[in-house]
Amino acid sequence: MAEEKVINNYFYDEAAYDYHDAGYVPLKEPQTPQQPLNIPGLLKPDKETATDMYYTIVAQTGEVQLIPGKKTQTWGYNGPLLGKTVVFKRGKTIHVHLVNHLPEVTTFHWHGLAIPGPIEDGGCHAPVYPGKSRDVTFKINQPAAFVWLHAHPCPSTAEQVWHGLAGGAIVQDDHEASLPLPRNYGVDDIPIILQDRRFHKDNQWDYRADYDPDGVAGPTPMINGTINPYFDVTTQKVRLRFLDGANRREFRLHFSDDLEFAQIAGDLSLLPHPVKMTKLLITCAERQEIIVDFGKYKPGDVVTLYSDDVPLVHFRIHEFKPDHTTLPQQLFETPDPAVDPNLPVHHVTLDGMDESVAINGKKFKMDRIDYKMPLHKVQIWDIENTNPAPGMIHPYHMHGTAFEVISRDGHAPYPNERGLKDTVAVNPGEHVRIKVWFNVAGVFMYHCHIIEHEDGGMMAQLQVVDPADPNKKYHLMNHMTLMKAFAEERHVPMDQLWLGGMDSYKKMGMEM
Ligand SMILES: [Cu+2]
Repeated sequence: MAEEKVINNYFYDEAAYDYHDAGYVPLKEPQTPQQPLNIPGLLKPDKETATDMYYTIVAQTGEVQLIPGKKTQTWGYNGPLLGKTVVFKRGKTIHVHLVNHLPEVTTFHWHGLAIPGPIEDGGCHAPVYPGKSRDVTFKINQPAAFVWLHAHPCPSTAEQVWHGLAGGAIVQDDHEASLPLPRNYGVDDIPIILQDRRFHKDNQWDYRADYDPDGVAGPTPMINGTINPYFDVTTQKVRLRFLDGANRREFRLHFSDDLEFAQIAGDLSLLPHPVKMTKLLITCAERQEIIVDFGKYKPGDVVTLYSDDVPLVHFRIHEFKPDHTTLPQQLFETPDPAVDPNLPVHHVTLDGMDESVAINGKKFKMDRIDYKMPLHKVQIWDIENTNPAPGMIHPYHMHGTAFEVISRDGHAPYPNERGLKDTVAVNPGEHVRIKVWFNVAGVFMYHCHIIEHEDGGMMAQLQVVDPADPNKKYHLMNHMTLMKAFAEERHVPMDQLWLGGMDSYKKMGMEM
């Protein structure tokens, strides 16, 4: 049965919202003029055949007029800031030529794609050095979803994402295409990448000045790389694909007039049924897709999307044709494979705050495998946030797969997390149980997606073992190799190198 109740709360522990033991940076309404919302262009394939798609992705520096005055120095993919939206068609083989035109080493991580690791996945083991390139090939075999690309060079992922290395990607499949949902990209199907920044002298960002081991945040909302945006609504229904691309911030989304909307998708699939709501919390790296019906408004009206009481996007209503379509009540059948009776529950603890963050009591080590799991086997993982209340909400992410949330402290999951996910927010003190299985082999990271926690060591990695090739060896990098590259590229001796995550290891007296 469809969920008919309208959700009007955010579900999570309110005391943990934006919790920070030292200082939380609240959002502030920008005082700069409104500007049209930037809609990232669709990345043109270099070539497309019936079976294959070819793309080139270039990481580059640039500058953008974000607010009046000096332009801001930024990084982006195929453009000065963020990225163009990449389209992946299910069933096709994708060839990506990854090029690094930045002054320092980076990696290209496909957050949400179930593709082999560690190289195709693009985590920290797949560096692309300045002036160099790397070619990866992978097959798309997963349901329609909004995924993303971001840099992942440990321990400097957070700083590179802060510079702007994040972009959206849409996985398309026949099932989603058969449903009457808005999908006219840029008109009624809009990515909304939620971030925040602090502007320093001459309108520049200064990651080190803003550094906080519990996550860097700024007071100014930045949406698709736009400060104080408006969007011209020309259709009655609009699909918004939210991505929380902030390093640390949760966004508590709602509209003016408590306008009701329907969530149709989470991270990696449509939801089984649309969920009606007036409030939606999104934590770092999550995606939530909603359909907003502007039917009760008339041209000239403005509907505002807020996080708490701070406006994020102003939707300016224009003339539109009446739309009498109704949302399908059946959207997706979430796969529910049987758990392997021989695999005991695997426990993961998200520990500590500030510099002391760890997983299962250990900080991440790039050349250590923390766990092994057989390919295609299904196992329950119990993810525990060991921070006492109020503590922080940790958004727990796994590379290389989709999982299913099955319980929260023994209770049913929230109604809007019943599809496939790759990131799940865990309240302080809470145990979230998820069903995990991998359809591709390799080495994959799992971590908190407060990116400074990840860089600081709240990360581990598993090897998914293919029984057909149980002794396969993976070449794993180590932190020191990457750190030496950063030192060389920044022209500083090792003892003067500063990367955010290094502090967390040093202060805990740990080697990287
Ligand atoms: Cu965390």
